[in-house]
This record gives sequence, C-alpha cells and structure tokens, in this order.
Amino acid sequence: SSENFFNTTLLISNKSLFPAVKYLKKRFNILYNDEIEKNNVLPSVTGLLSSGYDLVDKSFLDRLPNLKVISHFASGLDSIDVDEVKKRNIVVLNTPNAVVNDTADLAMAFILNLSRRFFINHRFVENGLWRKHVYPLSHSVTNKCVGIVGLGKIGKAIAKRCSAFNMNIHYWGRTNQKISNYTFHNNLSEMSKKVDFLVISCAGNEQTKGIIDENILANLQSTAYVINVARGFIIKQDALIISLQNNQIAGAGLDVFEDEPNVPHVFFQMKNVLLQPHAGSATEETRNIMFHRVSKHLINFYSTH
Ligand code: 8YV
Repeated sequence: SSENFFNTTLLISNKSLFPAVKYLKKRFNILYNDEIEKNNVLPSVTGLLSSGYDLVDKSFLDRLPNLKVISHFASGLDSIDVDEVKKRNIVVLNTPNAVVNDTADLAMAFILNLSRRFFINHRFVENGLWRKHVYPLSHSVTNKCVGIVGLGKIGKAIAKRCSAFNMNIHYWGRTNQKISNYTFHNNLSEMSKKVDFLVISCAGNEQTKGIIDENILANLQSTAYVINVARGFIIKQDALIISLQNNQIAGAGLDVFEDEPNVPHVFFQMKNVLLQPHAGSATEETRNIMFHRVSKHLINFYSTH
C-alpha cells in the first residue's frame, strides 16, 4: 500500500542505515540521530531504526519517551537493553532470517581458508617461493569434526554446509534437538576435546558471555581452529590470544571482536589468524533484503497500530 504516516516521526540511528531511508521518506517524517545534539530528548519520535552499532540502553531510551517500536537492522539483539524495552512496552522487530546463509557461508569460508592455508599459500606464490621451497602441506576438511556452539538458524546452516563437505557434526546448545547424524553435547568442555573446528554461532547474551574461556581453549587439540561469526564477547579474547601465542591451537577465523572496531594488533602478526570486519551479513544481496525488511517492519507496524 502507499499509506502515509507523516504525523509519525522515525529516528534513524546512524549513517549505515541511510539506504533504508528511500523506503521510508515517502511515508514518514524522518530525523537523523547524527544531526541531533547528543542529549536532546525527542518526544516526537515513536519509531527507531537501529543497527548493531548502536547501544540502545536506558539512557538512549530516556531520550525517546514516546517510543513504541524499534526496527533493528540485525539478527542479534545484544546491543539493545531488552529488559528495559519490555518494561516500556516497546515492540522490537529484527531480521533473523536474512543473515543466515551469508553468515554460514563466512563460517565455511573460514574453515576452508584456514585448513587449506589459502592466505599462507597466496603469499608463498606472491613472494616467488614456489619451487624454491617445499611448502608445508595443508589439511583436508573431509572427515574432520566440527563442533558448533549454538545450533540455531545460523548453526544449522553451517552444519548443512559442513555435512556437504563430509564433515562430522557435533554441537553444543541448551537442548538436544535429536537430529540424526548430528552429535549433541551438553558439556562444552567435552565437545571441545573432540573437534577440529570450534565454530561459534550462538546468540550473544548474558548466558553465552565468555563461555569460550581458558578452560575450553585448553581442551582443544593443538590442531584445532576457533571460528567466531557470532559475537566477540562470547570468547574471552585475551585467553584466545594467549592460546594462539602458545600454539595451543592451530589458528582462528574471527569476524567479531570484544571491542569493535578495535582489533588487537597482535592478531596482525599471526599468519594462522584470518580477520574480517564483522562482515557475516555484508553482501549486497543480504543487506538490500535487510534494508527493505526493516522498512517494511515499520510500515506494517504503523498500519496496524
Ligand atoms: C549486522 C549482525 O551487521 O545480524 C546481526 O546480528 O551482527 C549483522 O547482521 C550488525 O548487527 C550491524 O547492524
């Protein structure tokens, strides 16, 4: 429909969300948070478009006393104080389905790149070392064991990809989902002892904060890789750095970090660590779907409220 809501004011929380404005400006009154004095209270705003970069905490919500709906450009809700939002009866809508395949692809890319030494071999060719030196052999993924931490939508999509590569699927999570050929573990330490790739794909929240700690890392085999496409704070980053420095694990593939966009420089010197700028869902196709969907969520909300 082409329904208009010009009495309704939406706040766009940051620049990365501007592509969604093309769907919204024909219908809503729009305010841009970047153009507003930091502490200004905005009583006119009833809808917020936010992304994972924004901290929607109590003090932010206090600036929006009449907020009714948050349309969040992400699957994860960890940047939002959900208890506070509930108290205020604010509806939160997010985009959990949109990010699944691309994020799982990134996890699979880490698995293949790390085990087949893509970047190390790339430099080997680039530096003209081929035939001058014998290069170390890489490792196959076939028959290797992946341990997925959190078998939700993304975890399942990772498992599907790993199955196609003839890997053995193990997972840890709150519930045994009784999926044939997938081995459930209720003990994360026990699972860690067995796996060649520990892949983090669970939601980031109080329950999962720091669960990949020094003990879990110590249980991993020295040939194992840690891959994180979820949230940085699920791994104790300092503990990960120490286990990499001590060669207690073979390497890591990291899309997310404890304090984004700050990435510890020690990672840059490690040839066995691949880094990405929180790019799991960052494809044109998926981001376009997300921009469209977050806009649609707002239009649908105001059509029915
Ligand atoms: C976003 C994400 O890039 O969906 C998520 O939870 O982490 C990513 O899709 C990020 O939240 C920025 O908005």
